[in-house]
Amino acid sequence: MYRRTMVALLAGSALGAVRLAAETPAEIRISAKKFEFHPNKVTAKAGQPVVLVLTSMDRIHGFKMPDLGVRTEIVPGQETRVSLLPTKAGSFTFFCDVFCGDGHEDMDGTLIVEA
Ligand SMILES: [Cu+2]
Repeated sequence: MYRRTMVALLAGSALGAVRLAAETPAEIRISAKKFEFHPNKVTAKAGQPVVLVLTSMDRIHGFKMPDLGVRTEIVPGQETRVSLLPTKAGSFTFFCDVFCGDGHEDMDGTLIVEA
């Protein structure tokens, strides 16, 4: 998924300045800490590329969004950037999949993709 998205972005950028401007990814910053993501509700538009910029304030957390094929770890002290191109509208859940203590099960959020 990640690789395919990058290829799509590169192809888009070769098509000229107007197209490039239209496809400049929107950055969505999400920070993680025990036991929440902040913000835990973010919004994107279908057909427009976004970059998730993930950081952790305390320890390693996971970030998994199964419906969009996203799975990564968030390591304190660095930014984890995930490029994606949501193609269909909907509500997609993401959650921490690295056990981080009591409350881990409640550590989730939602990406709303608007049509
Ligand atoms: Cu966790």
